[in-house]
Amino acid sequence: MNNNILIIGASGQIGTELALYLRKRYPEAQIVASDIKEGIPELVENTTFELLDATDTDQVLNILKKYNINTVYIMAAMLSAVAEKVPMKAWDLNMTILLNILNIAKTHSDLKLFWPSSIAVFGKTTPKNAKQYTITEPNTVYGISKLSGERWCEYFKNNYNVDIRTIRYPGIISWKVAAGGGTTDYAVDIFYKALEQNNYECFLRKDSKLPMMYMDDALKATTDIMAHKEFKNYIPYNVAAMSFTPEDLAHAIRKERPDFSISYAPDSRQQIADTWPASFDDDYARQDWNWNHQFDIDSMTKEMLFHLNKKMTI
Ligand code: AKB
Repeated sequence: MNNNILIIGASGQIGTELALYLRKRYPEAQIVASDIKEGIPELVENTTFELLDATDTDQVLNILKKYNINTVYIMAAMLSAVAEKVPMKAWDLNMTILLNILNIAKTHSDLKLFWPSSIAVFGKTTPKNAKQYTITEPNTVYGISKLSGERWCEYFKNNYNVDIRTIRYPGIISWKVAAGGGTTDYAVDIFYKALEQNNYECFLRKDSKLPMMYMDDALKATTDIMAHKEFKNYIPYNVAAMSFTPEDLAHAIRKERPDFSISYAPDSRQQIADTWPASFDDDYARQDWNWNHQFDIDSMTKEMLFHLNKKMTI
């Protein structure tokens, strides 16, 4: 069977690395990276890059046809912090892209889809360690769009047999492309500032504990769930790796850079963080498709400082 893969939102933090990872994992596959804006040179040089507005059904249909696509990763979304500034726009963007592709897949039964959800589906009423099945009453527009998206995915799976798979990402930490517009972004920004000026002013409180994951683990989870045989039921799988506070992260950085200092000036993103769980339970993913993470806070910190240092001195 052909393996022609389209990544929508390929210029973003996860999309870029996913496209490059798929290139390596499936050297025979045709990787088509697409986004409304151009990606970094490494992405454009190593994939077939297409400018694409995924809210436009015709544009999506043209690309699917042009490359005979059979797998789509829908990575475009407006994240939690920016979405709170423009709630209607965020709702519109996040839902339109997903529903466009789901409706296309309804009549293109050979399409396999990946759509990411997030810890943002949980809310203030969720217990601080969130199980797979628990209270999901999100308090942000991003969370509402993710929870609604999950329900739509299940609906299309049950009613139209669309093969769609979902994982709920925690905060994703990476060095290749800057994170954009999220609440967990402090855990990326802190590394840039540690290397540039040896101190960081954090926009969350020092005790604000959130689930996090290093990019390498996120890429493994994303592609492993897609490599699995078709699932009987749609489950938006929790996938966990580590949980820490800004203070814990500063401590881990200090093991590598003893002079690093941190101060705290919580802003509106703190209110978002306060609605999310401190940790979440991923038993279902571990049981159903052998999910396993590799990186903890110390190994992730070492990798981040090593790669960013190299990148910043080029
Ligand atoms: C955000 O902070 O908005 C995202 C997420 C947890 O989904 N990183």
